[in-house]
Amino acid sequence: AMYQAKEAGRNTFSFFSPEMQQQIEERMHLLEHLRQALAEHRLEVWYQPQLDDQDRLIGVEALVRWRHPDLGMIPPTRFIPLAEESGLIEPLSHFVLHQALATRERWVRDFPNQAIPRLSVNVSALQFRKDSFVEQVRQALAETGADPRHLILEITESMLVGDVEATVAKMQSLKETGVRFSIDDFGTGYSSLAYIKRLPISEIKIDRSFVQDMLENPNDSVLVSTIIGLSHQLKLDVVAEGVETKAMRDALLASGCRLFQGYFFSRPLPAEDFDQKYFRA
Ligand code: G
Ligand code: MN
Repeated sequence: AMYQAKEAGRNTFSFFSPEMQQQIEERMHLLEHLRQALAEHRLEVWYQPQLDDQDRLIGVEALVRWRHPDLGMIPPTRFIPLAEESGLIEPLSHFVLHQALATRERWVRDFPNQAIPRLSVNVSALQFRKDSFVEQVRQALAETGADPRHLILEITESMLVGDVEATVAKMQSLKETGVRFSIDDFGTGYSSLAYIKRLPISEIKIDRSFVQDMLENPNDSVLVSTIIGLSHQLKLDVVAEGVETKAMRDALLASGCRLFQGYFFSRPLPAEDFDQKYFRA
């Protein structure tokens, strides 16, 4: 296509290369499968625990998983952008939120003698920007009968760029119902401290890249301590994500962190395995 375009002279279009064509076809194929998986409720929501310094279960993060019949596990980093580009993100987000809230409600019913932890759910950038966002969250809460005070929505710094007033208004109106907000992957995006101060958030999650390098790299260690100090100063909770070893947990504890999440404690688990490990034990 390129040679053809060159031969034809300037100001002509060059059409897709076979490689590009193939990539596009693959994406469309994957999108079709995703659409089907969603329609047939084959997307799964897994749960990863968050623990405090006494090893008490204080929270659980819901994580969407897609097990493709041929391709195996497809990471959210691959299919969320696809869903965002195709308009599938709206029903997909609703499914995850609804499912996670329903699971927590089931825990409340099935394990009346246990303290059921709060639930964190990730929000996609596109979903958050939509006018319907607040209504969508309210609807999922209403459908499941869940108490908004146990829900934390995780948003990322990059989602906060743009119309601050609108962002604050959205968050505020959900906050009034009891929903809390957390900043996920903190430190990797657009960090304006002035911004953080204005937003109605209750928690910061230290990005796992800092946690994972803090033992080898003094710069990462300083960043981690700084984020913890900042959070405490602003009276925000701070959760370290990606805690993979005891050494990392100890270093975080020494830096003043009290809330942890990561493979050292547990990988994300399907709901039934989570039940078994944390509520039936
Ligand atoms: O963007 P967010 O922080 O929500 O991403 C969560 C992702 O991180 C999940 O896909 C989860 O499986 C993964 N994860 C959770 N704990 C760990 C960990 O200890 N190490 C690594 N490498 N990934 C983790
Ligand atoms: Mn998250």
